[in-house]
Amino acid sequence: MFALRSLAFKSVPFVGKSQLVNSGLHTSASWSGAKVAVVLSGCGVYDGTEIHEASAILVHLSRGGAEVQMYAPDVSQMHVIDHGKGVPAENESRNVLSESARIARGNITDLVKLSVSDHDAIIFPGGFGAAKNLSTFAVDGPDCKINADVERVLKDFHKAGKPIGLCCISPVLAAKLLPGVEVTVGHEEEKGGKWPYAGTAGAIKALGAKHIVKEVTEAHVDQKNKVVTSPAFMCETQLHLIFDGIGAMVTNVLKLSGK
Ligand SMILES: *[C@@H]1O[C@H](CO)[C@@H](O)[C@H](O)[C@H]1NC(C)=O
Ligand SMILES: *[C@@H]1O[C@H](CO)[C@@H](O)[C@H](O)[C@H]1NC(C)=O
Ligand SMILES: CC(=O)N[C@H]1CO[C@H](CO)[C@@H](O)[C@@H]1O
Repeated sequence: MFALRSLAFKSVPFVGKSQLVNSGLHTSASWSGAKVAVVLSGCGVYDGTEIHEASAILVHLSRGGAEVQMYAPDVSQMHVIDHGKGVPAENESRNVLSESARIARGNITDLVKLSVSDHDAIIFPGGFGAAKNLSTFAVDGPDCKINADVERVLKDFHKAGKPIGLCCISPVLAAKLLPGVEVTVGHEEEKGGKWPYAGTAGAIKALGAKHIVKEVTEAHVDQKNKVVTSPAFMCETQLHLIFDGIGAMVTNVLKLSGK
């Protein structure tokens, strides 16, 4: 036991014992204990959840002391993309719940069972799955339909005054369901390819929502609706900047949860 401890200290040569104690105190002081539901839409940017966004959300929730439960709908994906070739894989079909279970390391629940009373907040990572499997936005734009359980839970959390976090493309779900909500999907112009999906801001407005321009490291907080959004991979940039923006989103969601 003792040998194991000293080995553990040796493996972190730049962290003294007092710093370890301090960081322990800091962690308990910022412990939020919020129960957060994370809703996934598959596994992979072009047909499911954006994996790095999901991971960033989970890291920031872990650091914030949240208790996480992941959910996904038990439906088949709109299609399966060969991510190496960037084209749909012919005759292949995958299930959103079982693909999402990869990200959840197996611990995932059917979205049908998600009840607002079990959680203090809800977060939707982006990725095309949000626009292909949680909604039909990728095909229908502002005329999109939303998965019935996604609609139910988003409206329930909103009605209960519990915070909703979304990033990348998933703010379109809130824009469709919550009239007049303020969200960001980043910038409204492509700026030389830095914001390749800038046209999405127009769709947000067409849905009757208010679009707020934000940088990739920022989150927008709609205090009235308790909706927090960050651009994430809507921006063509370095991964750590996307990670930081998602951190701002998660931190504000936890703050609004009051836990
Ligand atoms: C699955 O996640 C829930 C919620 O965090 C947790 O209570 C439960 O222990 C986990 N189950 C397993 C098998 O890890
Ligand atoms: C896909 O299925 C169709 C109909 O069964 C078949 O004709 C076609 O060859 C299949 N394509 C591939 C790439 O397997
Ligand atoms: C196979 C398929 O298209 N699955 C679903 C993905 O999600 C949308 C939105 O709920 C559904 O309309 C699709 O049927």
